[in-house]
Amino acid sequence: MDERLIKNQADLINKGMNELREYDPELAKILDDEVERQHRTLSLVASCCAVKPQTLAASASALVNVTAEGAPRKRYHAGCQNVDLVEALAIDRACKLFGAKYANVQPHSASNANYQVLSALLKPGDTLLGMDLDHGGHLSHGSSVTLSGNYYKAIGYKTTPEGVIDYDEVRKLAHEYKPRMIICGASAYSRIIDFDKFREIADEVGAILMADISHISGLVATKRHPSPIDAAHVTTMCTHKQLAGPRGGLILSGRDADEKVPGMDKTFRQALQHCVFPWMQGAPAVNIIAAKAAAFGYASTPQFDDYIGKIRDIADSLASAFKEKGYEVIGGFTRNHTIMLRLNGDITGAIAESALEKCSIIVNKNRVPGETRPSFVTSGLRIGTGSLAQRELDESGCYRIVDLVSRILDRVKPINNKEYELDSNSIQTFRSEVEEICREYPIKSYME
Ligand code: DSN
Repeated sequence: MDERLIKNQADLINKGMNELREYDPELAKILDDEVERQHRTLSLVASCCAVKPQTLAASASALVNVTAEGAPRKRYHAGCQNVDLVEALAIDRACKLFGAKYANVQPHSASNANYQVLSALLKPGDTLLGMDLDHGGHLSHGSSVTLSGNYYKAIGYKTTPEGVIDYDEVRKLAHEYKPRMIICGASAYSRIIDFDKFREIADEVGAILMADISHISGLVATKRHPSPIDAAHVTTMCTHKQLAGPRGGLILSGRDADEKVPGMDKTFRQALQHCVFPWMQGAPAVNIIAAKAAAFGYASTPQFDDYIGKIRDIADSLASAFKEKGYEVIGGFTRNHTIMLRLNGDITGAIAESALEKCSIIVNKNRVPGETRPSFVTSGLRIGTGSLAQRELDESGCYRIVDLVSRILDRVKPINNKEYELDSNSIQTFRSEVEEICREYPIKSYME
C-alpha cells in the first residue's frame, strides 16, 4: 500500500481536525468554544453527561462511509464485514449489560425507538396509556403535541401530590380504557418505578408493556434501580443520558422476546427486528453503533459503577441542600438522579433557567404536577446529577452549588413571567464563583 495512505482511525481524526481548523475556521471555533463552555459551566441537566472521549472517537470512525441496510450477515449491501462485527458486538454487549435476550441497536434516538415500537405493535387509533407530561412523562408517551398523542388514543396517568406514580389510578384507567399498550418510564420523576406492578396491571387487561428507561439506564445497568427487561415486553432507551454514549436509541426485550405479540402472528423479536428496518428507518448510522458498542463496554466496568454511585450520592446531597435552603423538593427526596423543584412566588421556571444560565449554571425549566403556566414558562426546575458526577463533586461542592443557585435566584427581580432584572455586577461575581467551582472539580475524563 502507498506509504502516504492514512491507515488508522486516530490519524484520520487528527487530519480531519487539522483540516477543519485550516479550511473551516468558523465552524472549528464554534466546536472549540463548546468544549470550553462545558468546562466553565456547571450542568445540572438531568438528561446530560459528557460522552467518554473513547466513545466520541468511535463515533468519528470511517465506518460512517459504509451503507449497511439490514442486520449483521443479512445486508442489502456488500462491504459490511467490519460493520457486521461492530453491530454484532454492540448487540452482544447490550444484551449482556441489561440481561436481555434481544437488542436492536439501530434506532437514531429513544423517541425514534418509541415510535418504531408503537408503529409495530399498535394500529392507528389503538389506545395507549402513558405518563402525563405534566407529571413527568415524555413527549413520545402520548403527549397531544406529538404523533404518539394523535395517531393513538392517548390516556395519561398522573402522580400523587407527593410526586409518586398513582398505581391505583393506573389500574383504574387500564381497566376502564383497556389500552393496547401501557408505557412506563419518565423524563422528570425522582422515585423508583415499580415495573412488576405495571406488568401485573398490563396482564390484567391484556396490554403490552413498554418501559422507556432513557433517564435511568445507568441506574438499571448497575442494579441501583430494578430492571424492566423481564417485566416489560419491550424496553427502550437512549444511549447518551446515563451511559455516557452517543446520541442514539436502543430497543431490548427479555423473557418475552420469543413470545407471540398478542393479536399478531409474530414474536416480539420478529416485530421489533422489522420495526426499525425496513419499517421506519433506512441505513443505520454504523459509526454511532460503534460508539454504542464502546459505551456498553464502558458501562460494564467498575469505573462506570463508581460513576453511577456518585450520581446517586450527589442527588441525595443536592436534595437535602435545596430543602435546607427552603426550596420545595417535590416528594421531599429523590431515589434516582433527578430532583424536581417547585419554585415559589413570581420566579418562574423560565426566569430561573435564564438567570442561572447567565451565571453559568445550566438547568431545565420543567412542568410540575398541578402546573398552571405554559410549557415555555413553567413553575419548576428539573435538576439532574449525571454531569456533576463526572466532576466527582463531594458533599461540600453540592452545598456550594445549591447556595449559589439560591443566592442567584434571591437577587432576581421578576418583571413578568419571562423577563427579570439581574444586575451585571452580580452576574460577573456569580460567574466567577462558578468558574472557581469548575476549576476545583474539573470534568475528570476531559483531562490529559
Ligand atoms: N427527553 C428529553 C429530556 O429528558 O431532557 C431530551 O432528551
